[in-house]
Order: sequence, then C-alpha cells, then structure tokens
Amino acid sequence: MQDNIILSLGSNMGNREAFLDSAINAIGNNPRIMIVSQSSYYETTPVGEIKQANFINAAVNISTTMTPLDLLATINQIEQDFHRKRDVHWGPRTLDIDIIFWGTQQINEDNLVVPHPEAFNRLFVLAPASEVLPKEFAYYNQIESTINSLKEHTNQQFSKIALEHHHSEQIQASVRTILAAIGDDPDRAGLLETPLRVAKMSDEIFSSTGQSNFTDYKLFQTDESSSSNMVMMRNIPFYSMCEHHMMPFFGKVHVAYIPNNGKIIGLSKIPRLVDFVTHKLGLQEKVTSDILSQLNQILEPKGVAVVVDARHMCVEMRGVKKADSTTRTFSFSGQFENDNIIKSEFLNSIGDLNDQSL
Ligand code: PH2
Ligand code: MG
Ligand code: MG
Repeated sequence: MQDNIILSLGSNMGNREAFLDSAINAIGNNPRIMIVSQSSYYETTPVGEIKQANFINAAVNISTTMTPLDLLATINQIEQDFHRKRDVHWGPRTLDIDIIFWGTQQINEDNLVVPHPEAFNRLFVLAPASEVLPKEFAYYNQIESTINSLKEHTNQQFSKIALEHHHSEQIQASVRTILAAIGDDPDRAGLLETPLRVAKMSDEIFSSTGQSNFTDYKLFQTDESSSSNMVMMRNIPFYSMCEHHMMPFFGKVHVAYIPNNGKIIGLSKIPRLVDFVTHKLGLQEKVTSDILSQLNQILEPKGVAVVVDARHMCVEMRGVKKADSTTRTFSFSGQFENDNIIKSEFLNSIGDLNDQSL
C-alpha cells in the first residue's frame, strides 16, 4: 500500500464542478483506491499560451495497492468516461487528472514522470496539493515556500471556491428570480426556504448530470452452461425530469439480457443503473437506449431488451392534458433484435401494461 499519492484534477469546459465531483467519486469507488483527503476547489486562470476559460482545480491524496502504471491507466479511463474533449494539447478539457507525487518515489517511465516535472512551477497544482499533504511529507516545506514565491512572482490568479455553496447559491438565486417572475413573493413565509430546498433537491435528482458511463457495478463470472438463459428484471421504478419542460416523468423499467461467456451483473446494480441514467435531464427514449447501451458496454451480452412505461407530467398537466395516457418505449439489441421468438418471450413476460401500477 503506497501512501501520499497526490492527484491533481482540472476542468475548464462544461459543468466544471460536476466533472470534478464525478471524477473524485469514480476514483473513490475503485476498490483498490482509498481517498485519504480531498482539497477545496479553486478557480484558477489558465496557465500557458492558449487563451482559454478559467479552470477549476483540486487535488486528492489517495492510497492504493496499484502500480503507478495501473493507476495511470485507471485515471486515463476515468478521463475517457467523462468524455474528455481536448482539441489542442494544453487546451480546454472537460477533465484532466495528473499524478503529481507518488509518496517521495521517483518514477521515470516513457509516459509517466513523477514527481510531475512541472509541479513546482504551478500554483494551481501546489496550492490544492498542500491542503491534502501532511506536514511531515518530505517535500512539504519546499511546497510551501514555492507557493509563496509563485504567489509573488507570477500573475496566475487563483481563489478558493466554497463549493458546497457555489452550486447551491446559483440555484437559490435563480429560483428566487423565477418565484418573483411568476408574480409570487419570494419573501412570503411559505416560500422563504423554497430556494434552498430546490437547491438541495437538485443535487439529488440531477446527480449524474455530465456523466455518461455507469461505473458503480460488480460483474460475476459463472459457469457458462448454467447461465446462457435470459435474465429479466421487471417493474424497476424510476423518476426523472424531462429536458423539454423540466417536468417529472416516471414509471417502470423492464430489462432483460442474455449473458455471454457466463458474465453476469449483480442484480441490485440494475436499479442503480436505472437511477444513474434517470438522474439527469432527459427523455424517455434516451433513458431506454442509455440503459441498453450501458448494459451492452458493461456485459457484452448476447442481447439486451429494455422497455420503459411512463407517465409524463408535461403531457398530463399542461398542453394536451391527456391525463390517462402512458408512453411505452422499446430498445433491443443482439438476439432480442434478431430473434422474434426470444423477443416475444420477453414481451410476454413483461405482461400487459397495468396503468394503475404506474
Ligand atoms: N492545465 C493545463 C494548462 N493550464 N491552467 C490552469 N489554471 N489549470 C490547469 O489545470 C491547467 C492550466 C494543462 O494540463
Ligand atoms: Mg494537466
Ligand atoms: Mg494530463
């Protein structure tokens, strides 16, 4: 187990805080990595020749049983999972994770040099790093004095942002604006705490915003002969918000897959996947195809089938007001797409849509 491994994280595209939050979650969810401490988030001006947006930077102190190259591969994978975009080297990106220190070890590989060769030139790396390193760490004094001289001698600006408050304050201010704009009084007793409630609720119901890949699962290997039959889970409840009106749509998901080479997923992870896919603004069609493509990616099964039954508040409460309508969407791949007998077997076992049950 190696301690005091310092990772530096940065993002300057899209929802920067959300990318860092999700990346740190993904790092912490890896069974071979433990997050020891996490720095504040800093808003920093870009360093380098390229004119680009401000970054949010942070650092984490982790310990791991992995080798440096395994950890590098893991963080590269996380960068890819968050659809890291970078058009120019050194240019804007959704997520950048670098290994800065590996305890006090020196590493010299083709694609990994640690301590990071630029570390001692970068305030945006050192300031967060010094928050998560113990005072006993061999380079601690050097880091502190470098921070002080960089602060004096470079024009790089950085400021700590109180993250828990940052997100929340923006939502609260916006909700107040909406309350006033619809002609209500944001200061009347019943509404005083509404902006804060909405902000807290948003953290929960939009928790996977900006994340495209589900990583919180475990796979199991079984004897292939005993497990090439359809695995089906019916009536998984979900609640989501439509991206056209920000109104709820909710209902039940029915999922089946046909394992390949005995590879199966823990059953409790399927409802988790449904939560993951639905805790962001979306559409029923997208929920359906996202569940399918995530299962295909995770399991590489012989086929996946997904059916979603839902009620849409944007249909029932407004506009056409079709209060008794429900929507069913389908997505099939592999054997479910190609073999009508298997497809009918799946559809028959879902049973008829019982509107009352939605
Ligand atoms: N990363 C870069 C280039 N410049 N500037 C700031 N402020 N923060 C960064 O993370 C950063 C940068 C290349 O990795
Ligand atoms: Mg970098
Ligand atoms: Mg990098």
